[in-house]
Amino acid sequence: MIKNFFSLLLFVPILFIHAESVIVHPSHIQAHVAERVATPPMGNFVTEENGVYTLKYNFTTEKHDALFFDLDCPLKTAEEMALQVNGDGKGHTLFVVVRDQSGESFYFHGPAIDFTGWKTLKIKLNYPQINPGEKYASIWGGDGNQHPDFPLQGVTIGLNDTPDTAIDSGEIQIKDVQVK
Ligand SMILES: [Ca+2]
Ligand SMILES: [Ca+2]
Repeated sequence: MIKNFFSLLLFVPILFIHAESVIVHPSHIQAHVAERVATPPMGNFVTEENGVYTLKYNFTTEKHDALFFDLDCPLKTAEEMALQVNGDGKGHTLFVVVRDQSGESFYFHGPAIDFTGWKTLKIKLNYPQINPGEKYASIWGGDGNQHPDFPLQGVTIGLNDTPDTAIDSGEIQIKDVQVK
């Protein structure tokens, strides 16, 4: 009896995690082309198959280019994102945007994809401490209170060309996105 009791305790959290696991299809796929938001130009795609997101990017200008997509999924908390990335070793940089209840967006830099093969990456979602009257370029839209109001609408994941002057194309894959 005692043995069974402890087994149950061990398994409950694991079952709980599995119950929360869902496949979210990418939506609202957008690009930055020469610093402007644009519909993804030729050669840019985001697809999902069996929970694996494939980003095929084509950065064509000497200014800032990016490719990004939304995952609409209500989240009660967001302090860290963990995800597995199949890198192409080209050194472009991941980013995450958290969208709160009102649609207010909070931008976070991620690591450079300077490796090839699958790797688990973690991005800390440290919301800046805002003093009254201060505005942060990394926060925009929504209710404008500069506070992440939960539950979130979802997150945006993207790839920034690094450096901005880069003209390059490639492909990365992302899976097992976890927000906690
Ligand atoms: Ca560029
Ligand atoms: Ca807010």
